[in-house]
Order: sequence, then structure tokens, then C-alpha cells
Amino acid sequence: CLAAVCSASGSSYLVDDSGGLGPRFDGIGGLSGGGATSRLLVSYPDPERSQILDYLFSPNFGAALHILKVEIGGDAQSTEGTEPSHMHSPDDENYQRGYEWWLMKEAKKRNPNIKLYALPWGWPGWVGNYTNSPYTDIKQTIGYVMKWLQGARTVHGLTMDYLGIWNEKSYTKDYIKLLRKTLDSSGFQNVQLVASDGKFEISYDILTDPELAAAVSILGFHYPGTYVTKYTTETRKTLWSSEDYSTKNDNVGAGCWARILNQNYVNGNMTSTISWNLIASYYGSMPFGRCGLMTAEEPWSGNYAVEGPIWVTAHTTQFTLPGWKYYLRGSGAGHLDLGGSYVSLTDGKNFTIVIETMTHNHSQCIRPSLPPYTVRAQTATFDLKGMFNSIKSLNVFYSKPGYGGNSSVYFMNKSPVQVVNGQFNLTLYPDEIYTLTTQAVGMKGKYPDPPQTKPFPTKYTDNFDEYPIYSEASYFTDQAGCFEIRNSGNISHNLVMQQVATSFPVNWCNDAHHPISVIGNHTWRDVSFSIDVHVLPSSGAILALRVDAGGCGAAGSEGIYFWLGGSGKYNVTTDMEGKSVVMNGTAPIIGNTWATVQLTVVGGEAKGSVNGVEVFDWVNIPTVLPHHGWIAIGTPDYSAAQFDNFAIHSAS
Ligand code: 147
Repeated sequence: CLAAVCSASGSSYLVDDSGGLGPRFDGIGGLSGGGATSRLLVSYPDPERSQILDYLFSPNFGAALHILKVEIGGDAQSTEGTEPSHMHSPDDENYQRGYEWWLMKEAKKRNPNIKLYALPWGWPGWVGNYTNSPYTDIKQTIGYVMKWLQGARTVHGLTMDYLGIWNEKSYTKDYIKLLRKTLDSSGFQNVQLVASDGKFEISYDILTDPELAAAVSILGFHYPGTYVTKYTTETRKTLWSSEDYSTKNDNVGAGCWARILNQNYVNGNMTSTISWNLIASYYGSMPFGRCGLMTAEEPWSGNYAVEGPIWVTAHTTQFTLPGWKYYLRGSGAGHLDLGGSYVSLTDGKNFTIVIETMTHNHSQCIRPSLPPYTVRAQTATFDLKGMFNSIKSLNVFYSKPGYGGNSSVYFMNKSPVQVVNGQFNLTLYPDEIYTLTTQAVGMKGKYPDPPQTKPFPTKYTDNFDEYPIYSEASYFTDQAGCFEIRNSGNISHNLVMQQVATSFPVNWCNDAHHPISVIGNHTWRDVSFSIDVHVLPSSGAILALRVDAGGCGAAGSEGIYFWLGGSGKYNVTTDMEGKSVVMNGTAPIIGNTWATVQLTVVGGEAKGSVNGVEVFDWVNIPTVLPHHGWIAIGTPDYSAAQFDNFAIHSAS
């Protein structure tokens, strides 16, 4: 249609609560974990770290998130790395590990009403009796989860509002039912179960098993593409998109997020959407780089970036709260005739409507694929009936992400819209987001620009003596196993970094078979570094360079791997799994004593040494091998290898 005709003949949309309101709005959330997505955040300096947390959690400032979902660490690879378990072994229990406790407390400090939701990805091997399933002994697994909930409560004063089953993996009905019973009999009646953080199969089981239906409070689906199945609707359960987004946080990512925040309700009746991930705080060369609401991947520089999805979130979160109600679809929520959607919400006193007109190409998410549709300029008349019929004006916030070189407008406070006889008109163009609200709040929070971006330092040392025990050393991102700061009991080594996972996990994706932690700059080609190691005679240490892949791809990464046994043997391999051996032989015996090991790779030559004595010199690295990658350290089995005095001597 011609623009003149369209604007002259816009459509009218009824916003009416007289026939009752729709479901409870449960809030917008962000997910830390699944996994290690906040790994670098905890190492940020202040004030930047605190500023970032404000952009995420402070009400009326930035994303003002309603829900924080976290991983229950399982010593297993869960996308960007491993997160530590509270029970590395059956007799171990510790609630000072990792950064999720810290993050939850920082979120609660800023917003005491933020809802918490916890979910496991992988599990320590013992939980599944060294099988690949956590359901071989469901009492044992439930005991493990209960310990985590109790630790959260007693050690950190944190109460979970929601608990999941096993991220994107199988569930068993018996596990869910017994978990519900155990929660109820142990003082956790208020923890609501979300099942099952995956596809739609759970709906059929809910329909056919009343006891299961009673045990589960919320059906949580991942990447539903804004729609649910017929069976799912028939359950009449609360429906969530309990993991969604996973899209690069540029303006298309912002468009994706705007579209699904509205349309998960409009199309799928889903009342909460949670972003994987909360914040992209992992090396940008890991899988899914920058797939968070904002980015903080340079703790060494303090640089971070508040991106469009933060302000898209604010369009809903700053003007609503969990517990508000959506208007029913058809009388306050729906599609716009020429493309786009609107949702209306109220708490009975306040009223908010969020409108988006994101176009197909500017709102594609990582998955699922988005069927084509068009959006055109249109005039929309909103017709308020019922409770808010007599309001006189609505405050307005506006965004228009820029594409193809156009500049972006995010979360701009525009002049109020006058409402006459319950009606107001808006001329809507493609790729816009509007919030209209009776609330007199809304703020585009702003701190001074963060420090300039800087690459990882090319000379760097860490003696691990300045950390709290059980924490993780800055910038090391564990990709298999788990490395913690521990006391060596040796006066000349003091605190060290120790591998503490006790076995291969009940895994979530493809874990490498050797504990390994990466650090540095993925673009580095020529590097020399050393580290002191203390290993068992039966075990050893791994030093590697040009490690090209992390996350669920870490197990398949290539590079130059120096495997130094404790009993006087070494290997050089070109793969993480140690299968492609290019050199091997004898080396100084280092078991049960501290030794300094060095690896240097320059151009086509790699050299390794122990205590200054050369062990190998490989002069013809094939050009098919990765030309650059991270530094890695590790150990060939799940033993308690110790590391100290890490030093990058040169890197480029
Ligand atoms: C999800 C995971 O739950 C997250 O931990 C993270 O890995 C995220 C990255 O996009 O992906 O897992 C999915 C894996 C595959 C699909 C969907 C989600 N899939 O193929 O539809």
C-alpha cells in the first residue's frame, strides 16, 4: 500500500480488561552459566565491575532484570568452560567456589526482589556412579542438588525461587517427583520446579501423569521460536521460554530480543523469557562470542560494552514487575496488521504497553530459523477500555536500532502521548520499539565510558598468592576439570592453582579427557611461557600453545601440546586428546617435586624444557596445524596436580 493510504487507514487495537486479564507475567531474565559465561566478569577491576552489575540488575537503570538464572556447576564443560561443583567428590562440600554465589549476591544487593533460578548442566562423575546419566541413583543426585540449595541458603542467605532438572538432557518422571517430595519435606516448599529446559516432550508426560503435573510448576522450553505445541497448550501450565536469544549482541541481536520478548507471549503464551546469556564475559574466540545482553571480555583493561539488548530489555523490565498480568491475547496483546506486535501489562494500578515492529532480517535469532514476513509503516490506534479508559496521557520510551550504517536510537524518553476518550494513535515505522506507560519511571543509566580496549598483556606473571582460597585464578578459563586456588602447604609456594575435579564428569557436551585451562590471546602465534608444576609420578603436566578451540569444541582442539610425565617420559602431540604424537622420549623425573616447565613456540619451531634443561626441539611444525591460539595448562588425568608461578615471557 502507499504510505499515505496506510497512515490514513490504520488499524485499531482493543486493549480491554473487562473480559478479565491474562496470565501472570513472570519476568525477563538472564542466564549466567551453561557455562562459564561470567568467568571473566568476576576478575574485573572496580568501579567497572560494579558499573556492569548496575547495568544488569539495578532497577530503573539498565536491563533491570527480574530473574537471574545460574548454573549449578558440575565440573563439566557447559559451553564456554567448566563451572566448579560444590562436591568434587562424595565427601567434599564447599560453597566458596566459582562466581555464581557472588553474582547472585550482587544481583540481590541491587534488587532484593530479583528471582533466582538454578539448573545443572553436567555433574561430577560420582553423582552418576561414573556412567553418563545422573539417574542411576536418583536419591544420590537429589541429595547433591539439595546440598546446593542448602548451601545457598545457609552459607549465602540465598533462596532459589525456581529449580530445573538437567539442561537440555533427559529427565525421568521418578526423578522429578522425588525431587518435588524432597523439596517439600526439607523446607523448600516454595522452590518451584521448572521442567524440563529443553524441547516439548514434557508436555505429553504432563498431560498423562497427574502426579508429574502436580510436581512441576512451570514448563520451560528452549529457543521455542515464539511458538509452543498443541499438547503444550493443553497442559494449561505456566509456560516459559526458559532459555532463548543466544545471538550476537549487535542491532540484529537487539531486534531478535525485542521480537521474542513480545512474541513469546503473543504467539506462545509464554510468560517469561530468559536470555542465554546474561553477559558475554568469556574470551571472544570461544563459541558464541558476544551472545550476551552486553559484553565484558577484557578484565585486564576494564573495557566493556553496554549493547542494544540491554535497552531492549529495559523497554519491558523498567515498567513492569513479576506478578503483573498480561492482557489476554486479542484484547491487549497481538500482532499489528502490517507487521510487529504489542503486549499490554498491568498490576491493577499501572499500565504498560510494549510495541515492536522488528523486520525479518533485523530480528533473526540464532535459532530456530524465522519464516519470512513483512513489516510496513502503519498507523495504529489503541483503544483503551476498562480500567485505563480515562487516563489522559502515557509516557513514552522509544528505540530504533540502526542498520546498514544508520545510527541507533535506544531508550529515548519522548514526549508523552495524549490519550483522548481512551484512544491514542501512533505512526509506526519498521524496526521500532515503543513503551507507553502510566509509570513515571524509566532511566537510561550511564556511567563514564569504560577504559579503552587493550589486548591481553604480552608479559604477564601470576604466583597465585593474592586470591581467596577456592577461587579461580584471573583469566584462566577451565575447559575440562576444575582448577582452584589451594594452599600447597609448602612455604616457598604458598598458594597454588590445583586441579580438583576427581573424575571425568557426567557430561553435558563433549568434555576433553584431560583437565585443561586456557588463558591469553587467541591471536597469539609465537609465545614463550613457563609454570612450576608439582605432579604425581604416575601423572604429569600438560603445557600447550596455539590451542585453537574452546567450549564444547575444546576436546577437538589442535595446537602444540607438551605432555611431561612425572616419571621421566614426555610426548609432544598436536591434539588435545593426545592421540597425534609427533615426538616422545625421556625427560627429567619430576614426580613429587616442584619443577619449572617451559614451552616456547616461534614460527615453525617448538621447544620444551624442564628446570632449564631442554627436553625437545621440534623444528618442522607442519603448516596445517593452527597458526595461533591460547596458552593452556593441564594434567593428563583427574589428579590433584599443582601449578605455581605462571609466567608469559613473550607473546605476539
Ligand atoms: C544451549 C545451551 O543450553 C546453552 O548452555 C548454550 O550452549 C547455548 C548456546 O547457543 O545453547 O543449547 C542448545 C544446543 C542446541 C540447540 C539449542 C540449544 N539446538 O540445536 O536447537
